[in-house]
Amino acid sequence: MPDLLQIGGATDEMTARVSEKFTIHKASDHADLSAWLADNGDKITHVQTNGHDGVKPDVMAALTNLKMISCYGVGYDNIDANEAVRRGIMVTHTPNVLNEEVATTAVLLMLACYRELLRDDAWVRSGAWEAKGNSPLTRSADDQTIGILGMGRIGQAIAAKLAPWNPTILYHTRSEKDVPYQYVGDLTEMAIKSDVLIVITPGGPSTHHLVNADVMNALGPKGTLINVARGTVIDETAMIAALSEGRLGWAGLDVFEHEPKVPQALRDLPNTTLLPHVGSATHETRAAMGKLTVDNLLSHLNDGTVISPVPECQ
Ligand code: NAP
Ligand code: 8YV
Repeated sequence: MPDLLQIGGATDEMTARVSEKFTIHKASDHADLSAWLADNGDKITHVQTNGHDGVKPDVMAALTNLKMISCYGVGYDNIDANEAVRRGIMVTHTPNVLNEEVATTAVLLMLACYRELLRDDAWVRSGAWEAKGNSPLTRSADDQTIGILGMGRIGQAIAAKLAPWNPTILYHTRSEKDVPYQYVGDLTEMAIKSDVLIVITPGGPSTHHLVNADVMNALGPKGTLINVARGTVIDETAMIAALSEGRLGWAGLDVFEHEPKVPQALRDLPNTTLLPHVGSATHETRAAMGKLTVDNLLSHLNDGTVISPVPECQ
């Protein structure tokens, strides 16, 4: 059977299906992965990884006969797809099957910020309700102007899922899309006009720190910043300063610049709602992602075709 390197976790179902056709080698079984790769790297033809771990450049270089990388996630900023193309390696990912779940996470974070969900939960649990009376009033999430940075598969799902709150939706991308929302060619201008800025672009160099201090100042003290994309898209140090100094109102974050490390200063801020990168993390959606990840591997093994190649490999 061909040899597959499994980087990061996989569900039992994924592993069961993959093990019928491949000999699985788990990267986590090797304390000194470089040494193991030096002896075994040439026999690996397939890699299964995820958006967090990707494939590090030294690992990719050591896999001299690699033919395919299947990513358990849609974001592949930790895989050098251009290098893969140069070497004739196919890269696949899991678009579409997670759109609705990640959109739900974005809406969840926005509503948690507006209605102070965590503060009021603590109000009940701590006994403050009995001791001090009602908690302070919150803000209504209805009728807001919401700027979406990134209007691809998930951005469009977020826009659709927000409809019951009757928003005015603006969006910013590099190229205008055929969607029923207002395009704004300048991100800072969109932030000035928005009550909420939702970030849902890919990560990587082209979006690094796109949301900088100027954008956050433009969003302003009554503004809410939501990030379900990648931590690298926001200048995290500038965001902590803006939230601490009251130049930015609230932040709801699923992703962080150096996750799983989250700066203590950010953890201490009361005007934030923080999630541990769980945008797609439900049983149902992870099952669908896992199925597509394995379907891509088995299809490639069977006849060299794949279902969902990354754009660079199409
Ligand atoms: P997609 O369909 O490729 O959409 C990406 C959007 O971002 C496009 O509208 C694109 O438009 C825009 N964009 C790209 N580069 C940009 C730039 N430099 N400036 C402004 N806009 C830019 O991707 P998707 O399926 O919606 O997924 C988006 C990302 O969400 C993934 O890559 C991943 O990082 C993240 N994600 C996170 C989670 C989570 O658990 N939190 C789960 C799934 C996905 P233009 O090309 O016209 O600019
Ligand atoms: C996953 C994601 O958490 O799909 C993505 O881009 O960020 C998430 O769905 C990640 O890929 C790990 O599987």
